Amino acid sequence: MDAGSVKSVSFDKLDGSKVRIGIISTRWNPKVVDALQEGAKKTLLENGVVDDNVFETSVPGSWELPVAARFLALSATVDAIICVGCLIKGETSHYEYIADTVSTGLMSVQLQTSVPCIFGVLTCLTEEQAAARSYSGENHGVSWAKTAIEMASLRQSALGIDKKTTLNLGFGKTDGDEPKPFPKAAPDKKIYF
Ligand code: RBF
Repeated sequence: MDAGSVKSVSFDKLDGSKVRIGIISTRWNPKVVDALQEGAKKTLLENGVVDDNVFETSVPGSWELPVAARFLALSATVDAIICVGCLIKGETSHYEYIADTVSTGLMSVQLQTSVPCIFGVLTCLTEEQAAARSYSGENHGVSWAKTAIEMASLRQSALGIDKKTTLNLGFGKTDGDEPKPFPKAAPDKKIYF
């Protein structure tokens, strides 16, 4: 039976030239995560995102992703965050606790902060499954980056942000006020969040 199901998603033409994107990667499972992070970054740049508007940082493991995403979201310097990690099931029930909590945590952060958090965490039963979705197969970082651009644009449009010069959340600007500068994601590589 053909239910029209798909294993990948399609995107309209994306314009990333005005959006600011954060990428938070874990240091667990580096071969997999590095490939996903590189695939995501390359795709952002290919779709017009300015290098200065990509903020990258890392955390130890997937468990740390939600709170790091929350800090970055609250810094008001990005329009979407790609959270990249890889959980591989081991011999204990650790995997189940983390996988479930991280996904719930990231959903909570995006709803609370209005900064879309892309769920870029592979949850794999084997290392082979992780490899096939990163460095030796279809790199899922590519579609996560496209999703981030689309959702970042949606956020800007939903919040009425003047894409050129101002951060307008509906407060403050009256006639005669100077527009607030629109902060870059990474104005100075030394600044963290
Ligand atoms: N973090 C990951 O991102 N992926 C893993 O596969 C992973 N496996 C773990 C297995 C065990 C037994 C432990 C103790 C931690 C693991 N972590 C993993 C790290 C976890 O996300 C977190 O960094 C630590 O628990 C510290 O809060």
